[in-house]
Amino acid sequence: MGDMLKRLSVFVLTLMAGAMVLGGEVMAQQYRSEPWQMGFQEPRSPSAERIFAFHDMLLVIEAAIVIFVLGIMTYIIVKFNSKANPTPSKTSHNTLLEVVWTIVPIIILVVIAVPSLKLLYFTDRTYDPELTIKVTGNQWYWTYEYPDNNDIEFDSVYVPDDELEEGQPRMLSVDSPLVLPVDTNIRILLASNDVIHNFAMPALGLKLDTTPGRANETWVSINDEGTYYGMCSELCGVNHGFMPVQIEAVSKEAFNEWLVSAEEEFGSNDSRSDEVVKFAAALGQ
Ligand SMILES: [Cu+2]
Repeated sequence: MGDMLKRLSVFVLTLMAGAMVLGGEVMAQQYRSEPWQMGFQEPRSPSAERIFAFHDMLLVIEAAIVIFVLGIMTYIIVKFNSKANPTPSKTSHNTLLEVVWTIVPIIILVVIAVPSLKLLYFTDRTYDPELTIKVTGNQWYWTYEYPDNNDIEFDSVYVPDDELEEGQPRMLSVDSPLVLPVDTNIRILLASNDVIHNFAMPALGLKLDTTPGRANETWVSINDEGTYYGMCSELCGVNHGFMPVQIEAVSKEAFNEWLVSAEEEFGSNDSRSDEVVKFAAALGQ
């Protein structure tokens, strides 16, 4: 009897493990914020890595300043209150002290400014883009274009609650996600058809306004394959909360395969443009 129970439990465990492996294969890795999450998501792009590291450095500096100021204040309150120190000193100037409390904050600001500017320039643009995409904000959905790839153009609209499929997070999923290759320098051009929107993807360190009448530029190189979730982050009207950003990051090979079908579905004609051939060649395809 015991033997049979043991065999049964091994069988059930094997089934469960099998289901987990299968589930893992079917469901792509999802990168998004979790309920009650504290802090950032794991960085998944060179920009995000640097932004989050800079944030951590600032946090240390800020904490040190807060502790220092709090310490001095506590010391003064205890040592120099009217009971402990009934006859206060009449000192009004101290040259050394005044020089120190001017110079030290300047040094702290310079220590912050140098890496801050370096980071700004790093995240600003890539000088060697392998792929260009254009993102246009609309009330209330996104339009994605691949100008180098047969002018692929499609709209990306959120999936309402009653149409969600299994595994699709609510209010974050779209019908046609932005498909991008990993480990590729991607130039992103941003524009808007109506009001100011904001194209934001936390795990990739992306957050830039799409402004009417103006083209903004940024870039990304995605480290890991998977599904990334973000959202419009500029209050843009009544359905602002219903224009999520979903990026499918796939291997370069899978991306090239997707390009072929996307050109047929969304392209301006059905043949591969010169730019696609060039891009594919650059990728060694
Ligand atoms: Cu918006």
